[in-house]
Amino acid sequence: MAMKLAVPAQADFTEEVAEWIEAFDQIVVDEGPEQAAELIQVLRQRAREAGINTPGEIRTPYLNTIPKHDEVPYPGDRQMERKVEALIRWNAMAMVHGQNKKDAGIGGHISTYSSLATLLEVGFNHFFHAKYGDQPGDFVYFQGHASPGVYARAYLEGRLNDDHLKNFRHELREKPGLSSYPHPWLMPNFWRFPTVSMGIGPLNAIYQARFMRYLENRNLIEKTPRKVWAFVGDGETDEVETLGAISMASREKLDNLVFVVNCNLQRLDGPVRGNKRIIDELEGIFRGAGWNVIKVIWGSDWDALFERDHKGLLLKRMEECVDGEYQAFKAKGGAYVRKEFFGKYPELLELVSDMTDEQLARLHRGGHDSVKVYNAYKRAVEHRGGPTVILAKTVKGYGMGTTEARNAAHQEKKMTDDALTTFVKRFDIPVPEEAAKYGTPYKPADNAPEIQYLHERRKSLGGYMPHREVPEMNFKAPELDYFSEWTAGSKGRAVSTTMGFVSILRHLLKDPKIGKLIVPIVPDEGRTFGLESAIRQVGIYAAEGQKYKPHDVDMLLYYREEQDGQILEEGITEAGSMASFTAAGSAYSNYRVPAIPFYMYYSMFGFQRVGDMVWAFADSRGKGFLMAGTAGRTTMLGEGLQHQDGHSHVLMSAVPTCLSYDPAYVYELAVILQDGVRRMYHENEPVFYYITMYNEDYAMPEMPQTEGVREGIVRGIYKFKNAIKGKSDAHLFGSGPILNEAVRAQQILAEKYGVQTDVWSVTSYNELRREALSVERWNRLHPADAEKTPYIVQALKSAKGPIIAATDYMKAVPDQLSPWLGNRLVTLGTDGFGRSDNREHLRAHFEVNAESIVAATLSKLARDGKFDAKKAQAAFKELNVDTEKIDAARA
Ligand SMILES: Cc1ncc(C[n+]2csc(CCOP(=O)(O)OP(=O)(O)O)c2C)c(N)n1
Ligand SMILES: [Mg+2]
Repeated sequence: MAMKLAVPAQADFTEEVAEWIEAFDQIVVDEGPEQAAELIQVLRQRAREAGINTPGEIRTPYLNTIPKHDEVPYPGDRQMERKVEALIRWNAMAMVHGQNKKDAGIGGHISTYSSLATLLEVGFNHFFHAKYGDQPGDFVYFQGHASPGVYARAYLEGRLNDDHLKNFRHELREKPGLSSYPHPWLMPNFWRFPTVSMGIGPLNAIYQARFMRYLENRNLIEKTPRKVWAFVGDGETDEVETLGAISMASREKLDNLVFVVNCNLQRLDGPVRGNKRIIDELEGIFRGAGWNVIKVIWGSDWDALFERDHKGLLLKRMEECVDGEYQAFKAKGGAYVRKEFFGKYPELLELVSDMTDEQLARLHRGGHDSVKVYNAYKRAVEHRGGPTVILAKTVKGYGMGTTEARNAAHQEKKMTDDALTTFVKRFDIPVPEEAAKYGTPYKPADNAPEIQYLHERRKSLGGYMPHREVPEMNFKAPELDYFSEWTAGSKGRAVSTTMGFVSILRHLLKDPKIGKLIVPIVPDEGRTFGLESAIRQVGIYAAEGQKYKPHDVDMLLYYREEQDGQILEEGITEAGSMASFTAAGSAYSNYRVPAIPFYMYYSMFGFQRVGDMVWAFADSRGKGFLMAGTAGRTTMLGEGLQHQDGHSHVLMSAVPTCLSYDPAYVYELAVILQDGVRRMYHENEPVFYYITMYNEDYAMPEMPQTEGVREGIVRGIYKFKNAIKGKSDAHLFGSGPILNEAVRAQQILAEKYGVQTDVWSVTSYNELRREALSVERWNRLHPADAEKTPYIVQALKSAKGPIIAATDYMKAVPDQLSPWLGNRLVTLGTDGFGRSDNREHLRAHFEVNAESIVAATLSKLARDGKFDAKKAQAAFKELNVDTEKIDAARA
């Protein structure tokens, strides 16, 4: 092998060490790198045997991982690519600049893309496949703030036109607009993945890559070489979500995953690690987690300097400098670099004596050198056995003149006339003078060679990106009678809605058509929900199968792991599970597989823990069921303040595409699930479901045969029980297990106080409110038309008297109906911190037990002049409802 190794970066060796190095080099050249690596390995082991500790190779010198002699030549036409990249840079900048000139304060970002351009362009020209045969292609998670560059490329490709660019951040005009950041909700044929909330993109990318393997191992999709590329900001790596799951990626051997960290050394306010080097830190973290790490720090123009530096001084100087200094080198120009960087050692100064200040200022960082980037990407896609991270050093605001590498670069939105001219010159941008002067977008004619080159490159990679589509599914949802076992009631057996759900889930898993599409997800709480039988039935997904004999193998319900197992048992990570839910919930578009995820978790650790991810899931047009177990502030007994959820329905109500339900009985649950599958997969509505499940056991009644019950369950309310005798004086609303308290209250009221009530099951206050609001809006906008009536008002048409609504959630949940129920409505809910105790005490404390409902009903009737006030007061005592105790909301 005729290979030449670079001179050692370090100097001052003793003769003996120099000899060793020479001998080692010989092995590398003669026997090859694998042999050399093995030799090192053997030596390390020998050192251990001799009791010598060598530090693990967690950080390598501040150099490119791929040495010059290992580089392959660039396969593209660099001249053409330079032109294309320059035009994209120009248009991205012009779009943001122009919009801010027109509409001051509308915002947008220039400097993120300016640092990322080459990293993306090498991908677009050579790596990002839009297809693999007839299979979908690679996935790219773009840094959200780089969206102007992605739009600018689509503009050159002819996929977006001048109107689009003119409407960047003007989404509410008559012409098509461009959303600020990647949002599939807003641009469903363009963006696939929302990324702009820092940390969510990288985390979702990891689980996406894993879900791809899951679908492959379960034979739901073909195996392809497709990759998940995640472009991540270096500042973004401070988010726990970014780094929190990286060991999962190596554990699962996700060689379909490539992270590219755009190390421009800056975040919004200033340097990411002013006093250290972010690349060193990230290298250690990723290597430690078992990733293949490729550093792309220095551009090709440094190679010549390295070659002439025989003492290793260059590396020494590089390793002395911290990122704050590297930032200043770019911000302050060539003379400064000569003085402050090279000037530290006379030899280094000498090394660059034949270079001008301008040349020194231009010495490239690796992330702006397409040869270096190409080589890194090539290694990454060829790497087997685990994920790769590319740490690419770049300059924030690259090419933006006086803004380059400044702390204020991130916020820069407009450029001065001078800066525009410099920009054009710097990148040799072929824009006509007019465009250059006014900063307007520019696209050469279709037959311009650079435009043809751009199309040719994309054609060879299967088409344009990003692109999102939703294929026809022809999905048939099961009818309600498919769930007859669960609408029939439990025949007196005490069960919980959670148990009911698990048995419905098992039924679905067995279904010959849709069974394989079900994706159960749990963050280590399967046993709590009684999932053991499902584990036995379909197995837990384990990429490498079960390599051990489980200790409980002799038991019927043993812990079964399989390569084609169906359950995603994520371990204790709600964020990771939510990321799996996101991958599965958007598989109908990304993989053309209408996966139906059921993510079962502790309701308290839902939205309030991963709310931003739920929001991104909705943005992704995600579908599926969030099954919130151990729900309810008083039903989840014993565990106390941090476990008892009484507010997730309030939080979920904020998500526009989330339908939330709080069923009391298994038949309600069956109706909601049936309707959910129909709406999401049969009717293709981009909505998802949030359903609370409880762990209180009681007999599940049969679904009433009364007309309208099914519709009522879905729309949010139906009458569950008529007054025991005659006309009702008041109405009791109940949800979840608190409905049973309402039923008990009905009895006490009738027997003890001669007060008759109807009992209603409210399955969704959120849905009732949404419907009522939309009807109100219509009425407001059409004053000359006949008024329409909200469903809640229709449902209560003939119901007179006060309404006492009791819930295991906050009072804010029923209060949502106040505009339509006025002062008839009295709410009892679980505002305040939870406590450890049993249900009886918890419900008394929060005043949602039957006794509190009775007392509240009598009190309200008394206030309305329909019941004797003294008797109402006395009732509190009779019922053991303490009128002087502290308000649970403040306790
Ligand atoms: C969760 C979250 N917090 C804060 C922000 C606001 N924000 C937008 S960009 C940015 C700095 C990004 O720095 P970096 O990740 O290094 O990306 P760069 O622009 O430097 O490439 C911040 C703080 C955000 N988008 N998401
Ligand atoms: Mg940065």
